[in-house]
Amino acid sequence: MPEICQTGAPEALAGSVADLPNDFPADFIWGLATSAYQIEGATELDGRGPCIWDTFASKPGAIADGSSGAVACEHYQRLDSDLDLLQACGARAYRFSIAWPRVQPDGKGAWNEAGWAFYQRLLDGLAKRGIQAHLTLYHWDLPQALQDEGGWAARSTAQYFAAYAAQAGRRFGAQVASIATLNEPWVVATLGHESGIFAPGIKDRAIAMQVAHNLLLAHGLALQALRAQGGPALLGIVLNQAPVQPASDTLADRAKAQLEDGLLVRWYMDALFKGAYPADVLEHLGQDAPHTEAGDMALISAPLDFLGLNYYTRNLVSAQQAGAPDSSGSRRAAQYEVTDMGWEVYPQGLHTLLLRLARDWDTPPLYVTENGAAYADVLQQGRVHDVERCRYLQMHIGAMRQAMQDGADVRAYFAWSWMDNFEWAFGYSKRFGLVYVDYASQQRYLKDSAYWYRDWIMAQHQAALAA
Ligand code: GCO
Repeated sequence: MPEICQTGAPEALAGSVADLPNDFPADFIWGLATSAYQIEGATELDGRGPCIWDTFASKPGAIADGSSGAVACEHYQRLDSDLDLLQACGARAYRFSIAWPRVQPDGKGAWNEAGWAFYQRLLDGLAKRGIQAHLTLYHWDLPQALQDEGGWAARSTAQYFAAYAAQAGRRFGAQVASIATLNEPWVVATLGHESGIFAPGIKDRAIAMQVAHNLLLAHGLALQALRAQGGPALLGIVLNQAPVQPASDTLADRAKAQLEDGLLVRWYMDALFKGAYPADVLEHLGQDAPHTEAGDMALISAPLDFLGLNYYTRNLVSAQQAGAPDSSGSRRAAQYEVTDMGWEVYPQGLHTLLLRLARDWDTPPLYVTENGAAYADVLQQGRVHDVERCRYLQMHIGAMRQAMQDGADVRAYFAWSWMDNFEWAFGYSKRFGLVYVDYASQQRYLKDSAYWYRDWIMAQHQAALAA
């Protein structure tokens, strides 16, 4: 039995392992999450086409450590042993993404059977180990060939995405528990096309907002195609969301927070669940508001089976902080301890967020599809004593449970991330994994958080059986 991480949480951060409730619903889904570009590597193997992150990473200065996803965790080559590792981590569910350019190198036209075969092996391996599969269709790796035709700024990309989604549904729809169309459209639109710190590195707000709309349209078209197939998989989308709070009580900070909330939360929630963009944000955007066509909003707001939420920190905004949002979405100040990303540890934000979504929109069941923290882990004699990550996970699980007791319908929790991986513009310099990856040897080591989470999942399972 590994040592349980004790928390010693500061007063402000509610929850510790001692008072983590053991009373989750028996069918609550506990999982681990990754994405294709961040772990697979093998970007040139077996017919995979190039994606926008390959291109972006090759630009000097784009990635902090000059790296790319070319090698990453070599998960593509290590699939079988990695699946054993996933099982050793106690996962009952696994959230992963398909690399679109692996299965359709140009994003349209011919399918790459070797690419599909990799994901079939992954699904077979999960099934054999009794691990539920939760598939994300798009986690940021757009085929470069489509970028060359305008990328997400072009409406045609939404149609190509729907065709790819339909094909994935036909092949895998009966083998997965859920399908999420997109991961974090806000990040793709805003960080990829307004601040330009993520691929494809464009800096133009009007383009960013058109991309935000075209992504939602792509979601709507994909959903329509998948629904028409009538498969058993639950269908949804994954958003990065957070409570957006003013750093002070001044009018300026409050106005700024209201606008940021509009851009990050209400833009996506209103579109998906009310079929309209928020009026105050449209007014603020003026000329930069996206072009939409008749019927778009009806497609976008078609009913979902679940809503996935990625939560890391709150957004604390101040009118004085100008500039583009950073990778968690905030132009931030911090009042509490921060992780290695500089992100505040703020578990009560998850409670606030879950309840607010349930209150302000008619949402389907909620899945926490990502939650976790980067810390500067140290490997010593095969162990990583990541006390802070343990505490982070425990506090957020506690906050989620509290939200459930207070009325939020949450059905799943996926820790981000199963293993250390390519953290986008930060390269390999930030470690989010519950499993440590020694990139030089590609050896994997369970961190203390992985042992804790494994035991936690097992305890939930036993409690459910005993009930
Ligand atoms: C996300 C990203 C992940 C990041 C994680 C930490 O969906 O935000 O999906 O890819 O690695 O969020 O920044």
